[in-house]
Amino acid sequence: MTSAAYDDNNIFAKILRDEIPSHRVYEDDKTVVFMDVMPQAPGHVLVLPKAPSRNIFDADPASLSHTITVVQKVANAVKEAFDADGVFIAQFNEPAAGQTVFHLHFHVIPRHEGVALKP
Ligand code: DGP
Repeated sequence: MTSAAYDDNNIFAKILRDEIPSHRVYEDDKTVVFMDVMPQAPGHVLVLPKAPSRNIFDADPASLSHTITVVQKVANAVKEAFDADGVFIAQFNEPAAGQTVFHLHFHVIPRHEGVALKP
């Protein structure tokens, strides 16, 4: 089954255009990082490429490559900032896999031993 086309009215596209506020913690020419509005743990952030892609299936490889380097930097930063024991990284593609916002994004979530994620 093929994926739907990118829809630039998705909520993250609106955040990228500053039509909806977000708490941005990092930005460069190709990526934006902001706090998740429904955090599963303190320090839960989302890393997005600015380039429009619905998910992994239609992502430009160069943009994806840069985005994953930012994911790595952000993982190190939240581990340090939240004194975490580890960092959970997740990325969902299409509704069957749990994707609800259709602009490619990576969840970066600090984790502490013995502390469960919020549902
Ligand atoms: P998913 O597509 O399943 O990877 O989840 C999307 C995530 O985006 C979810 O953790 C909640 C978050 N989210 C949804 N709407 C907004 C919003 O308007 N602002 C922010 N900061 N996060 C949002």
